[in-house]
Amino acid sequence: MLAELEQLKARAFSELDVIDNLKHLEEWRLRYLGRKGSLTLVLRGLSGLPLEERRVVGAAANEIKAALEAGLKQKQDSLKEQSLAVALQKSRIDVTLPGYPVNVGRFHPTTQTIREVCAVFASMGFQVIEGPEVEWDYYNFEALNIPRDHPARDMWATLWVEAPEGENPMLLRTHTSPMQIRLMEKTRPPVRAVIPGKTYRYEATDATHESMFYQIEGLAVDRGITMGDLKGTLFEFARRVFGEERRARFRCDYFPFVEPGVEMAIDCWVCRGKGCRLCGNTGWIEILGAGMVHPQVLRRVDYDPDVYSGFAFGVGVERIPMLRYGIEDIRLFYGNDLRFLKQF
Ligand code: YSA
Repeated sequence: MLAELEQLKARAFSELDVIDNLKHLEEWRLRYLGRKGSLTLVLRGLSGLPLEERRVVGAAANEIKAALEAGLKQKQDSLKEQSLAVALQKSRIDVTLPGYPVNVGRFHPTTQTIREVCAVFASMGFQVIEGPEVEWDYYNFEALNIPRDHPARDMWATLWVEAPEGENPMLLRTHTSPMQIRLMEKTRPPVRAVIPGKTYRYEATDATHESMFYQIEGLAVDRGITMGDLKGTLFEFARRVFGEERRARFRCDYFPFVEPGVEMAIDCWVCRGKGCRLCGNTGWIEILGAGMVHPQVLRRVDYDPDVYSGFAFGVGVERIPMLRYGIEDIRLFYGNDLRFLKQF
């Protein structure tokens, strides 16, 4: 009997040695120490033995039981340790590795320009307001002295919005000038405001023309405002935005809602005034239209033109960064190409 117990012990330990997972360890426990395990059966059978033999075999069996239980505990601990080590190895973090770069967003160059230009005018006492992009024919044309059959409508190739029969025609505003009327309808002089926003034109695109582009409208109305105020304000704007070294030029132009009307141009960014393909060999790039608000427009909003006068202007926003950074094609602004946009 004692020899059998020794064999059982040897077998149990040699099996335990090669066990490498908790599932097999549990099977091993049941095989030897479980309720129907080999050692348990030996212990149960002791009662049939003579007293002397029972004492010897019993003591030996209990000793083996204690040894197997200690072996079991040791194996359990070492298997748990191993699986913890594997888990730690898998989830190991190398804190010395460089982190992933964070993508930092930025404002679109058009937005940057609008903010900068508005800040320049704000410092000269102009407030900043906004208005609708889908506009009535009345504000975009009629109230600006451009009646329905006036040939000047051709200057603003228009995208019309389908309106029900008999309704007032609507359109995508072709310039920000309708906001002059909306503002003056609501306010009494003195008025000083800049109005940035999107404008739309039904025209083919080229290096300096888009069908959707931004303008910033400016309007100042008060007693005694003259052409000198217009020129002084716009020269100051040009100086602050483009720098002292750039040249600005005023020339007569025609807009039905001003009298007199002017355009302002800056020396071409490619040829610096010498003449090239981009500026049509003129050496200048037009950036804005302006003029003294027409008395007819003032009357329309109940301002007495014998008391009040004012100037207004509309500047193309994209042309400002084009002039400053030498960008040769306006279509780059809205091509959604990060290689271009990330430069600003
Ligand atoms: C004139 C007199 C005022 O009292 C007030 C405003 C104006 C400007 C007028 N409303 C207007 O829209 N004139 S404009 O057709 O010559 O455009 C003004 C500026 O917008 C241009 O000088 C140019 O810089 C820009 N622009 C015009 N068409 C464009 C454009 N920019 C990009 N793409 C286009 N298709």
